Amino acid sequence: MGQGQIHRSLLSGRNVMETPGALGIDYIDAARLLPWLATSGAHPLAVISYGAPVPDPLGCPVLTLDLPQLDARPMLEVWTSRTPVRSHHHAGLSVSVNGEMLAGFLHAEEEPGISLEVTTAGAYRRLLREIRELGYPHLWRLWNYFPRINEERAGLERYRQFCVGRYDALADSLSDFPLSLPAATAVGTASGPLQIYFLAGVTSVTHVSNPRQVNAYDYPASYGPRSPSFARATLYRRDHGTQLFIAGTASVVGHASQHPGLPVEQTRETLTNLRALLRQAEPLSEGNISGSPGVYKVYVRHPSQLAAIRRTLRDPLFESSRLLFLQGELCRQELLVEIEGLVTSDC
Ligand code: 3EB
Repeated sequence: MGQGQIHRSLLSGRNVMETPGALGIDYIDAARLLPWLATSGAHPLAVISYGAPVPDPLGCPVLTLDLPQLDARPMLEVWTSRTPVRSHHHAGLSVSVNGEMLAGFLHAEEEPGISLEVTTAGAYRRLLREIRELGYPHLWRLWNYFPRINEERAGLERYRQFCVGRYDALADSLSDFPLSLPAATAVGTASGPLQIYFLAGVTSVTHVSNPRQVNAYDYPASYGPRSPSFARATLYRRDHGTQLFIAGTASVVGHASQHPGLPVEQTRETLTNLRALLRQAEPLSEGNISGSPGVYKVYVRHPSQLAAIRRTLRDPLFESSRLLFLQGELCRQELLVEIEGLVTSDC
């Protein structure tokens, strides 16, 4: 199928604005996915597996990340829309749209002899072209996954190579760069291609800084030749509420990593960073962000530290929230834990 055909069929789905939409993220017991989908009334944008088996066929993109789940029963992550969804797949890129937002999933194999920097820049250029052509030009949220994130290659850590490619593509073609950069995550998988997941929208969003942290796009050059391109959080305000997309948040104050080697202290520092971010977002939100339910993903570098990290996270901040624990490598060697989230408030 040619790309032109894909675009026309997705564009024709843009008449579905009857009810206010929001991204739903649910964690569903793998064995219960089909009955859940049949009864929830939600339209799936995608299903993400961390190793749990996925029933077939689902009629929406199914993605797999090699980030082993560390707790509880095997769960599937389901992204849903309240309004009908159209999905298409073409040459490593799956896209689901509902007239309001676009969920995209891009897989780029790393070819021998081609640097991660070049692979990343190519993937980002394609992503940006695609969202513009489909009429969802505003980037809302980005997730980046690739293996061996801390490995040094040709004198530069792979995370830093990734940052160069991402920066080059975004700085070239994102208007109002770097202020328009959305919240993001970059985590190392145990295996697999470069996987970039993204949300984009018809309307613009508001990006939020963390008063305890330097904006990542202003990090000094000691962290790499090009700064990491992301915002600490992104707010999507709807008619009847707000969604806050919280970027990967770690034990970083100013621009410096805190508490090397100490998982409990890093977890506490991360909680303090999350509280500061929520306070910053509160006056910009419709409804009450701090008291609203969230879904949080906790990336843990060493499974042996899970119990201590988990204990430290028994905190009122997560009172009405769901936490999923995954094993992943974080983009600075000394970081042991990182937390991202999505908080949805209705008013
Ligand atoms: C930090 O604060 C921790 O490069 O996209 C967190 C979230 C981090 C996203 C990214 C990096 C990224 O710098 C690392």
